[in-house]
Amino acid sequence: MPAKIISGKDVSASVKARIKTEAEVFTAKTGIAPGLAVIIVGEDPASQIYVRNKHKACKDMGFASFEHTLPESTTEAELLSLIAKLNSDDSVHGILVQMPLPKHINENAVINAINPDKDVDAFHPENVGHIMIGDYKFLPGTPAGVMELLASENIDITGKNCVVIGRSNIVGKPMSMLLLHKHGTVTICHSRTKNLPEITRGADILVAAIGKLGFVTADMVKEGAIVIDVGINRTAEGKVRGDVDFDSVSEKASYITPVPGGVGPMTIAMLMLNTLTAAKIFAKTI
Ligand code: L34
Repeated sequence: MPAKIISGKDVSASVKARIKTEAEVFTAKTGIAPGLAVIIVGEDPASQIYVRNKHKACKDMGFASFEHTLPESTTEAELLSLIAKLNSDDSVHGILVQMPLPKHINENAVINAINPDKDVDAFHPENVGHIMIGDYKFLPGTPAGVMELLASENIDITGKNCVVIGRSNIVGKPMSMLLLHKHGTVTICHSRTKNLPEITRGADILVAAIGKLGFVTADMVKEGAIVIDVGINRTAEGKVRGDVDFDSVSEKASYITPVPGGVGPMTIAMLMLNTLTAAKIFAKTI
């Protein structure tokens, strides 16, 4: 039987509806509209699309959205000084610096400069530490979105073999930690992993976050596995496709997420949730 498609488009719409209602209550009570500042450096076309989608989501939520579009030539010092300004701006509750940054800017220096209470990506080491301990206010949007997709189908993670392909700070590492918190047995694979297909074939839940078009093929997937595709790649024809070979894998999996319309929209929904949380931290209501 072909897999059930978990629609990130649908799940994100219901998550956003919930956040919007909660935000309206918050704003009515405090007079504060949650505000998100997004900084984009350079002109990467994919980043421009993601930033535009974030801006649109803010508008839909009734949040204030402050976009800072900086040229590729921006220096690290200039970026740090903008962050310092936003850190002390009371109308800005969340700050997001779109990754990747140009090579001449040190990403860690930038992340470290963001006030952890405004760090809606949860990339700051203080927030990363909170996540590792399991006592956190912010979760990074993409892994949190994946957890929400699994929850939308009432998928119990306890005791399941969870295999995450990819070990980035943005996705692979926090993803593994969240699955572990839900009592999964987690394996992290990466470019140096030996016998990768053997490991992925043992997965009850397989999360692909490699960044390679169609990397996960049907022979790497167990019959009935739950397959989550975090990748966003462009085909030669310019179409957006994931790390999973959807057509063949969807014949074998029990659940699968599409690209586009899967994890991407969830990333944005969870960012909206974090922006509301950041506004609550500012208002001292949490
Ligand atoms: N700081 N940098 C920071 N925070 C993030 O959370 C991100 N990420 C990733 C890249 N850099 C970041 C995003 O926002 C990836 N990402 C992201 C956000 C939105 C979408 C995809 C990735 C998205 O909207 N995807 C849609 C449309 C895809 C398209 O047309 O290109 C989808 O349906 O998948």
